[in-house]
Amino acid sequence: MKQEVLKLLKEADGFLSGQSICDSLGVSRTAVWKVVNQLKEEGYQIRSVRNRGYLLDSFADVMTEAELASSVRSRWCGREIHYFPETDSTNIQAKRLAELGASHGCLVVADSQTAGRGRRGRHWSSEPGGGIFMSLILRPPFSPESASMVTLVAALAVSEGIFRSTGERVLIKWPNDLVCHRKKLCGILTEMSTEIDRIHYVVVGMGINVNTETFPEELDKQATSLRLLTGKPIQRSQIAASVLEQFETYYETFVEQGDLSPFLDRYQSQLVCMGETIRVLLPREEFQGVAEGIDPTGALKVRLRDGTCRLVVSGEVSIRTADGYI
Ligand code: BTX
Repeated sequence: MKQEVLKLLKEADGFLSGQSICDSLGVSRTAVWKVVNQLKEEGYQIRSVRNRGYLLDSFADVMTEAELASSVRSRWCGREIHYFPETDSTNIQAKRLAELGASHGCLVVADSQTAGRGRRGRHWSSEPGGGIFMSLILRPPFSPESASMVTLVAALAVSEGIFRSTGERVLIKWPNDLVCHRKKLCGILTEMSTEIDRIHYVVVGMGINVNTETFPEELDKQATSLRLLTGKPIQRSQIAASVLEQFETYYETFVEQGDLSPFLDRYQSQLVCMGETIRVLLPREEFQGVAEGIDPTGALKVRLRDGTCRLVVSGEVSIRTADGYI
């Protein structure tokens, strides 16, 4: 009911009378009044004027289940939402729900994480009110070898979702980060559970810095947020909805095609080190070469000094520019 009232208030052109809400939803005026009060407590600014009704102030950066559900326009991606004001990690919660049978497209979102995780056990800073911390549960038809490509599909979706809702162009740092002005704006962590040679489920975790204004000291030089980039506050629910919508479209194309070939040009035009000399750090080896884009499986193509091309598969890889940037 909260979600429906919110949707009506968002769609209204000006004031919306209490009676018209009652008529649309078939509920009493007292019920509407109670829901409006709950929404106010969650942070929405709603004006109530006698004889005119309710007016929702257009800007409220609230991240709740009702807010997201009233913003998401996708068909299956994020239609079922599990929201936590605070949790350890949305990836951990998503895996727990997936084990219990949660369906394809189910979304776990939190306002803050106490144990936000990056790759290889690294920490993801997840302060309340600043970022989007969300994990999608997928039950893909493809085999485990294809799962790493989902990270690249998600990176494209985050980048396009941000562009569509803010006009800001961000770049992709292969394989799992988004950056702007050489500072990290988003990280993606894909994890999977397999049964023999088939995927049981995949969890795609996305951490996007939206309204964060100050980062912990150790991240200050390497992290940025949409607020810092645009100079204005941004509604996290709009960004999340836009990313989910984009992900749904790209994921369907990817599954139909079976690889990333439909995305190569798009990906390469956003690849942060495209055409530049990079250092590739593998667990037991390090080498330099020029980044030449990705192949249809999502491997990074690196041209070595002797003219040969080496394919780098994601996994335990870090990329640095020749001058050492991230
Ligand atoms: P990563 O291992 O590529 O990057 C982690 C590194 O990024 C950290 O070691 C730190 O240097 C830096 N870092 C930490 N927090 C931030 C931040 N907020 N902004 C910019 N840089 C930061 C990237 O791993 C994958 C991160 C995925 C995070 C999402 S949030 C929702 C989901 N739940 C969860 O626990 N993880 C994912």
